Amino acid sequence: MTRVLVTGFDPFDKDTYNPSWAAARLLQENPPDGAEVTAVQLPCKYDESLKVLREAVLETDPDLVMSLGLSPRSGISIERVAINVNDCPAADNAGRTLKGEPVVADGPAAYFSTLPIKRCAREVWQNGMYAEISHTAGAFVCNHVFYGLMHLLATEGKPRRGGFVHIPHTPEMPAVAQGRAPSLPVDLTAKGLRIVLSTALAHETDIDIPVGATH
Ligand code: PCA
Repeated sequence: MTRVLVTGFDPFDKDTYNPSWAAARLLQENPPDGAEVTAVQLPCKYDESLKVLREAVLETDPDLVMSLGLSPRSGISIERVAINVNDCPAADNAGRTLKGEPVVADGPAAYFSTLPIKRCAREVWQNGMYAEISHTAGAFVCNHVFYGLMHLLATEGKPRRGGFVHIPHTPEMPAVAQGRAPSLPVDLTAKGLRIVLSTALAHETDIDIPVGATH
């Protein structure tokens, strides 16, 4: 049995719901074949999020970590790169606003996902759902967790792989009613994420197709 850690976040900003946590739990309840998924909720706080993540990695000793977060994306948005910057006008759930601080002092500028991101996106497309490769996870707590995760995996010297996926709002959320965000019901989001996960578990190497944009 392959051990997988999936993280989601608690609600942040003005929301009372975060589908990333709901999706993580759906994956724990109904994991891909051959995988045992542990879902862990991370607080949307710069400091505490990485402490909880580190403890969860130590406790569950996963082969693969997939962290999830909410963002106004059109579908399953598979992140390519985490940057060593916290810089966002939004306050985290501890009330902190950061303006350019590194995630890890003296850490490298960026880390790439170690999941086969293009292969995962193609597999989602082939199942009739929208997926994309994203070249920025922002500079708020999601990027912070993505960078902190990849730094942990790079420095602990174990063969664990990891990555980050942003997911859309659900139709009931206020941002959708206000016309500010696309939406997808969370069971469909979980279906797409299950495809991402099973593809990542089955393949260590990526495929060779161009996915970047001209802008
Ligand atoms: N999304 C935020 C933080 C928590 C979440 O679910 C982000 O994209 O940074």
